[in-house]
Amino acid sequence: MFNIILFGPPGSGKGTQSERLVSKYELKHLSTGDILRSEIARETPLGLEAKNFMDKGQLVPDEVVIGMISSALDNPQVKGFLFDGFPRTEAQAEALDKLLKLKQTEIGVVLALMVSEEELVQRLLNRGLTSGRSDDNNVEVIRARIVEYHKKTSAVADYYRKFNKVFDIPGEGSVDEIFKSLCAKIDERI
Ligand code: B4P
Repeated sequence: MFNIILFGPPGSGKGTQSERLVSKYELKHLSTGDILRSEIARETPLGLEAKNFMDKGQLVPDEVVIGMISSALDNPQVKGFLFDGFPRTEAQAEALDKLLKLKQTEIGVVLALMVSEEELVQRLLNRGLTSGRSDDNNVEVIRARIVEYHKKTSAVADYYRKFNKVFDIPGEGSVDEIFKSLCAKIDERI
């Protein structure tokens, strides 16, 4: 199995690039953002709890997200997983490592998309015009998401840097160019 974490601040293109990567490398896509939005759409108790945090630009509590991922990992047939938007805290990273160890596998590479803050805000506001996402159409909430990223999520890259697994990839430019850089790094490590 070859498992990848696609890492980066909100709006850095994780969702966009994940779609292409899972199709090229035949990986199972695990996006905690997508799973949470589907829980919200179905108005499940988990979704209703998550919505309170997401609407304010805050992270959903670790125990909720870790529980969700641990059931999603029960899929022995796949060639590997692509984690998109997970882990977002050091506690989530430690929990993921433990879960993967139980499956006798590990993270192969962490690809970190680098995008400037102004570009992130512009992209998310643009997406907010059509996405219907309540966390994309308010500049205060977008800024809160970026603050949350610096406060809690950027430490996840430091955690994996200790194991020499992190590679910074320029995340500005065309979607095709960024995809090529991501694939080049995966092909080198796979
Ligand atoms: P997510 O759903 O993970 O999404 P995201 O960070 O908003 O965006 P992403 O980086 O995937 O951007 P995209 O490709 O779509 O998180 C949403 C919320 O869920 C979080 O704030 C949090 O509350 C909660 N959550 C999720 N996971 C959690 C966890 N593990 N723990 C706790 N809470 C969690 O790109 C954005 C836009 O840019 C798109 O419009 C796209 O078209 C555009 N774009 C992409 N690439 C481009 C390029 N190269 N050039 C120009 N535009 C580009």
